[in-house]
Order: sequence, then structure tokens, then C-alpha cells
Amino acid sequence: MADTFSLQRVLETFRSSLSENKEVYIKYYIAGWQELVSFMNSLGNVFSFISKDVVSKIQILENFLSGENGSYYVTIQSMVKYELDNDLVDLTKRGSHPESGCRTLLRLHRALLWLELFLERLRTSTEDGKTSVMCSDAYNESLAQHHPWLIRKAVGVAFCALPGRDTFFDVMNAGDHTQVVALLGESLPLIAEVYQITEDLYVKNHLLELP
Ligand code: 1PW
Repeated sequence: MADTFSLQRVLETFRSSLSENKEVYIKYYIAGWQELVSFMNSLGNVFSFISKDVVSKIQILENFLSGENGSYYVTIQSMVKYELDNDLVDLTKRGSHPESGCRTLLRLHRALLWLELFLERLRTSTEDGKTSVMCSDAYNESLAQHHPWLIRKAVGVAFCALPGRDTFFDVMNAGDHTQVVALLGESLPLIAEVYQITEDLYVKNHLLELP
């Protein structure tokens, strides 16, 4: 995978993650996150503690996918069924399965909502829009509720160090600003669809509060 970020590739991976019958392929879901990690890394060192956690979550899921039970981890749907049917998920407190696929993916799923809200703000922002404000508003509306005080503080500090809107658009590597906005308009419904499918699945199986 190239280490220069490209918004186009994020779009492509999320598009590939949806199967014909609307299941979500874990392989592409984590490939999408991999792209986002390379994006965070290009924003500078303040983001490394954030990307480190995402990288370790990606790694856990990759290990399941390439492990002996990998065939059960092809889609989020098959993973949820397999782990629940075989009691592989700590449902109320962390115990013998502290790093189940279900709880690991839930962390990325929550973060995906943040990303969706943030990119939507970026897409509709005006020239004087502040990325740090867009980022923290999106964060407060989503992921922050799941983070303890200390993490919220650290994340807030990282946001303050975000580059401005122009740099952001450049780093996305998708042409001039109008083209970036158009591509965001194309990507967001896809990201939102993947998010919603996962959300519905987790609601149905009572998995939204996994410890
Ligand atoms: C500029 C756009 C970047 C969008 C990327 C969004 C990624 C957000 C990840 C925030 C991670 C903060 C530090 C880690 C916190 C973990 O404790 C937490 N992980 C996540 C992904 O929220 C919860 O994982 P845990 O501790 O229950 O294993």
C-alpha cells in the first residue's frame, strides 16, 4: 500500500467493502482504516497516539482474518454470528475474551461516525472554516461519549495542532478544492451506508455497549 494518502483510495476501499447483499467485508473495512491511518500520519506526530490505537485494532482483526478461523471473519455479519454462537465475546465485563472481534470492530465503528461527521463538516465548510473546530464538534457529538476524560483531553490537544482547511484539502490528494468537495460528496454516502449497516447489526444483537 502506498504511504501517500489519497481520498480516492478511501472511496474505493469503502465501496469494495459492501457485498451485493449488503454485508461488510472486514478485509476492505480495515483497508479503509489503513488509508485513514496513513492520512493521520501525514498530519504529524500529535496524531501518532491516535493512529497507534487504530493500528492495533486493525492488527487484531487482521489476525482473526488470517488465523485458523479466518473464514468466519470474512464479513462483519459472519464474525458477529460466529463469535456470539461460540461465546467468544465478553458481553458485560472484560473477562476471558478481552479482545474479541466484535468489541474491537465496535471501537472502529464508533470512530467511523466521528469521521463521517467530520468529513461532512469539511465538505460543507466555507473558506474561513477551522478544521480544529470541525474536528472537535464532530468528536463531541460522537466518539467523546465513549472516551474517559484523559483521552478526551489528549484528543483535544491533537485537534488544536491540526493544519488549516487548505492544507487538509491538499493532503487529501484529490485535485483542487472543488474536486475534493465533489469526491467527499461521493464518499460520504458510502461511508454512511457502511456505518448504518454495522450499526443496525450491532443494535439487533445488543452489542453497542461491549466492554
Ligand atoms: C483527522 C481524521 C482522523 C480520523 C480518525 C479517527 C480515529 C479516532 C480514534 C481515537 C483514538 C483515541 C485514543 C485511543 C483510545 C482508545 O481507548 C479507544 N479507541 C478508540 C478507537 O476509540 C477505545 O479502545 P479501548 O481502550 O476500549 O480498547
